[in-house]
Amino acid sequence: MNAPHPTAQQRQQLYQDMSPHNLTPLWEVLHALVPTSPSSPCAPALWKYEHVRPYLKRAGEVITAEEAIRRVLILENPALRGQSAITQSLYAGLQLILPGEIAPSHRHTQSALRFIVEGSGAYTAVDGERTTMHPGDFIITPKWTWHDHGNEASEPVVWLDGLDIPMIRFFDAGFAENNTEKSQTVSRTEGSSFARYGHNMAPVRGDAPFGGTSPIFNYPYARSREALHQLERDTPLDPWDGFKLRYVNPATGGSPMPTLGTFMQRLPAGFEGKASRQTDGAVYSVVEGAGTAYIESPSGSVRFDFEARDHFVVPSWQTVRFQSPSGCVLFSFSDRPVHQALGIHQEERLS
Ligand code: 1HN
Repeated sequence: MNAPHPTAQQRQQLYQDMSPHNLTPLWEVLHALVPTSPSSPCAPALWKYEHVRPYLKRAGEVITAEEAIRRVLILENPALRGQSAITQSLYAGLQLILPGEIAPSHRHTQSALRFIVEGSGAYTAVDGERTTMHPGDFIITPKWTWHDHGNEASEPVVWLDGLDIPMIRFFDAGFAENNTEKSQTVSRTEGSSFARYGHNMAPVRGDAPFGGTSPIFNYPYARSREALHQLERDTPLDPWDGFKLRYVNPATGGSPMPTLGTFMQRLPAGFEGKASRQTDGAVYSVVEGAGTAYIESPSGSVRFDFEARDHFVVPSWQTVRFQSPSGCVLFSFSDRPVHQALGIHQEERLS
């Protein structure tokens, strides 16, 4: 004869009795563990530069770059406060360096990108080579390379930092080390890595100095901008993305860094984009122009009116569509290379 069906009370008793033994019933959490579609705890959010800038300025008054090591205001997702995260896997912040300052040399297993937002003439040094920053430049710091920043120009420089910090924290794989020298010794002239890898050519011997990470430190905006504007003149418009390119590691054709994918897109004047969603949540930095992003989140629709230097985040699997009456250029980054490596990347383009 079958045992009588356990009552709700017996079940509760079971849970309570086994809990001290660190046992928990799967059937109570199964649906949350394997949701029918992604349900990110991350919220869409917009940081208007005009609102952020006064706080950056004040940060510049209360702490030096050297004291802070890195003088950064973290863009914290409003639904993930306290986690130093803009999505579950990504970190973003706005870093300020004033004329004459140095952000001292260190290295870590986290990979970093810099996207220059305001000001020109500061430098970042990576692996013995300096590169000068200009607005719209996309600069990378491969994992475990010494890097320091300095500003020998006459104006403050602000850039967006994007790192894979939450991802590396998830894997408990973070290491870091301070350099003995504040500014690393420069051993190559500026532009050396670009000369070797930035012209659709590569050294005949000794490739891949940084493993899976791109040997190019600076992808200058002048080049990216020209590419997008030429596309606008002579290729069909993508109804979802406008004209969008991904940055590549020239040695592999893959993403510039193993964990971070980066993109730049031009939405032409009058653009009315179709909606799409992707499993990779993405962070946007507005380079030029203005427009609107409409995002469908589980807690409702949001509308972000953006202009140059604003930042916003589109969480995983939330649909987004763009409008731009006057045209704009958007930089974005996400963890897409990891999704692709794991075979879990999905995109849905709605018509
Ligand atoms: C870092 O090394 C930089 O090098 C910026 O500029 C932001 C956030 C957390 C950990 C390391 C940089 C960072 C960071």
